[in-house]
Amino acid sequence: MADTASSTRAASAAAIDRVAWAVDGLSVELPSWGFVNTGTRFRVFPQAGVPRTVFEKIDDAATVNRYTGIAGSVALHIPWDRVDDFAGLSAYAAERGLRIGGINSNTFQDEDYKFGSLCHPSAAVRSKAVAAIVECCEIAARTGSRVVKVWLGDGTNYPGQDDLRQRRHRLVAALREIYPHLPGGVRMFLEYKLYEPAFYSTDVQDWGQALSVSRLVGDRATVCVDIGHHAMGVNIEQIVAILLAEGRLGGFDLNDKKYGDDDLMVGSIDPYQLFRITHELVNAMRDDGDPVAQRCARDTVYMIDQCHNIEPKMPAMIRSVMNLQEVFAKALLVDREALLAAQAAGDVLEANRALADAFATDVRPLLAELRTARGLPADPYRAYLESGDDAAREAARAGGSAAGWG
Ligand code: PSV
Ligand code: MN
Repeated sequence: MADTASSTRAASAAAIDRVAWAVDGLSVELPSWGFVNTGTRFRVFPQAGVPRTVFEKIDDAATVNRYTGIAGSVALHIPWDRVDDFAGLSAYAAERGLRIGGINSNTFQDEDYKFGSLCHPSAAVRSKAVAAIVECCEIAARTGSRVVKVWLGDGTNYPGQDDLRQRRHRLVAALREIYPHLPGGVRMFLEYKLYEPAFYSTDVQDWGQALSVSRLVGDRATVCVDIGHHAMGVNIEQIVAILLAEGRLGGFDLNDKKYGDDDLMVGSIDPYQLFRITHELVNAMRDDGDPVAQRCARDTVYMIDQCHNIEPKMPAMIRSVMNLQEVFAKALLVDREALLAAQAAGDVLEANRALADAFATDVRPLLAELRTARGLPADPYRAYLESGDDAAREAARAGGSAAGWG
């Protein structure tokens, strides 16, 4: 009996060691725009307590970090988060334990961009869009950010509306013009999306397009995978594996979807898909035989890109960070030696079981123990709900105008 108890304790200590990276190594980036009022094109349901300024967005991100301990950076979206003094903004974030993460460019909300930005038929509009993204490069320098992220709303709505091949040439030329403005060491992420706002063709519509363009632009141009930006049934983990093999995976925009780009909480619809994606990342991080993929996986940025339209934003963000952490913990539990041995032996069922067993493990007690040992709440979500911080946030922000997507 005593033997069984001690071997159970040893197994649990070993499991805790294996998942520790999810608490000590994983770093999740929060989007400044994840705390503001958002909705669909049909209705925005405003919430009490949402930030009114970029400083209050950073305060919210800092709160999420205080509860979870792994959300140490906040991404900005320009012009939504434009301030006069970006170095000052970066210092404000640092005082609250945060770093400024990716600078997200916005070339989709200006009247001039009706027919596109970098791919627009007019050279004048293309130059304006190039200047907007060059400004993001400058902001990256001033804030110490390591990433400039480019997502384009560019595309066409009707066959014949524009020349698809010329649009591609314009895209490559414009990105080549921007690239030399990246500060040293800063990477460019090119984010693809299947459709929306364009409904017939999208200029950067899939990972193949993003990868091939990145190659034409430069070594520090990489691909950003937004989980919601794929057609139904697409094997996203395989895309991730290929991008890792190519050394061109930059980062993720994390969310989940049921149908289109629904921007639901990461891991809320298909946690098994998220697990399969994180497995590819953990597998690459552990693969000493593939240094390109290993380095790429270690440098990958995990940013949340969600809208909380009907759910309270702060607990939703905390839950999202925890969802990702839990799925990573499961991926860390995969018995890699057993998996490789089963794969080498052609043992399909055992190979699959190595993944299925890890996914089926309840990692919540392990994570609770690790968090407690680090002075964090065992359950950050519950701790936030019971803290009174949400009521204080609401009370402090009565009056003024709440921020939104603008
Ligand atoms: C586009 O749908 C997108 O995912 C891009 O990342 C934008 O920058 C972001 O949404 C805005 O929320
Ligand atoms: Mn995105």
